Amino acid sequence: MNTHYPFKLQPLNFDYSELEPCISKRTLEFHHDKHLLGYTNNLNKALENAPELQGHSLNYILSNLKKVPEDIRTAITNNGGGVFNHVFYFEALTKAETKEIPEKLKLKLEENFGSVDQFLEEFKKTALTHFGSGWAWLVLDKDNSLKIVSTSNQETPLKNDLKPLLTIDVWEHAYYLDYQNLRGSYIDNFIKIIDWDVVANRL
Ligand code: MN3
Repeated sequence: MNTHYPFKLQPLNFDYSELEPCISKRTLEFHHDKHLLGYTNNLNKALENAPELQGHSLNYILSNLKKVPEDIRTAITNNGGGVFNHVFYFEALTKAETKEIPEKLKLKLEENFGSVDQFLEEFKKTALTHFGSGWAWLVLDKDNSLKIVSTSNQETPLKNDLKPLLTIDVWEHAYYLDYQNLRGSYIDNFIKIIDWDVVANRL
């Protein structure tokens, strides 16, 4: 993604049909070309009249929401978060079932959750039980430990000084065309297409 205003629509690293059958071409077309584009345009609109923020990265802006003028803070939270979260989500997806977890991340997951399976089980539970629209995250806390958290709507863990490593979108638009109300099946299939190299590099 370009580093500051005006933000451009971040292209996907894969073809629309490449994540099938886990995520369909149709879902990706809507999710990327309509939803992410909308957030990107609305973020730029909100930043139009805030020249003091235009040179800053999205990561900086979302980590420093208190410095954002009050009249555009909600728009930045919703649309800046919408851009950040979706780019972060799409970036760590890859062709179905191709990736293994790099050793350093595997050890870190084992150290914090007991085992990779235990981590996946807790991650799934958080994603499944988050009420309404939002995101489940694997984050690195300030004490260097890994945690699983969820955020509502388009909020990000950045405002709580947490370093995001992995996220799953649990808004219905992320899975409804493919799974209808079966969020659990979507999560199980999402886990199969995580690009663990990308996640490990975020550590
Ligand atoms: Mn979404």
